[in-house]
Amino acid sequence: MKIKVRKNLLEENDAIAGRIRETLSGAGVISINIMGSPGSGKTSLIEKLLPFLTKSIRAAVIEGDIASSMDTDRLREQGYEAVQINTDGACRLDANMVWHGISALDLSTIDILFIENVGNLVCPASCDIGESIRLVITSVSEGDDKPIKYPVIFQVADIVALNKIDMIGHTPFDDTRVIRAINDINPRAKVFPTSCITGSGIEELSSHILSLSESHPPRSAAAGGQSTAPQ
Ligand SMILES: Nc1nc2c(ncn2[C@@H]2O[C@H](COP(=O)(O)OP(=O)(O)O)[C@@H](O)[C@H]2O)c(=O)[nH]1
Ligand SMILES: [Mg+2]
Repeated sequence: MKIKVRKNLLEENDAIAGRIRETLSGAGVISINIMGSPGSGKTSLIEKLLPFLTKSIRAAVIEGDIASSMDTDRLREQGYEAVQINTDGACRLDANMVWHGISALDLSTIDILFIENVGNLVCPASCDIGESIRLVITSVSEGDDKPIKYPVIFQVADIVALNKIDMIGHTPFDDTRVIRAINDINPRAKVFPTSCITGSGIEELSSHILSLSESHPPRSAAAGGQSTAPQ
């Protein structure tokens, strides 16, 4: 019985995710689901990418957090359009929450929508929120074993940002080992070493996102756009 309820909830989620995908694609908006641990640099990376991207396209951000509006306030102070979603304890955004966030935006004024997911390397991996691109951040301060310990989130990634590379040398961290592990888990994912402090790698990542925004087809269920029960 319990299993059936969960299956129905996942089907309902995926139906809303499909509606999000259709709505965004109809409005010509590409969306990027940003996933990673708390403190890995999700908001910082969005902040660093926005000045590059907004030279040529228009952007908005949906911020998902368990509580608080700190990240949204941070982005609004810099003049960016941002909508806050509080999950009230849930460890990931779901499609219904994102649908509400999208309803608060004027899609005719947006080309790219960043969706910062709740900081977590497990739950967000298994929930389709109707995104076009999945970007996973792992950072030097988390240690070099995260792809091996949390492979599922790396399996679903289109892009991986290896952030805080300015910290290499200050803490034991083998970047070759991390990149090899990500390539083994998901050869399709493109890996970008980045630093939000020095700005290293940000322009390269921003150019890649721009090229995807021109060519990326909507993600289909067959390409991994289908929710599964959290593992
Ligand atoms: N050294 C270093 N610190 C960073 C970098 N990116 C983010 N941080 C710091 O990491 C902390 C968490 O960043 P934040 O963007 O809020 O992470 P989030 O919780 O994933 O959104 C902040 O103190 C940032 O200044 C980076 O590339 N290098
Ligand atoms: Mg954040």
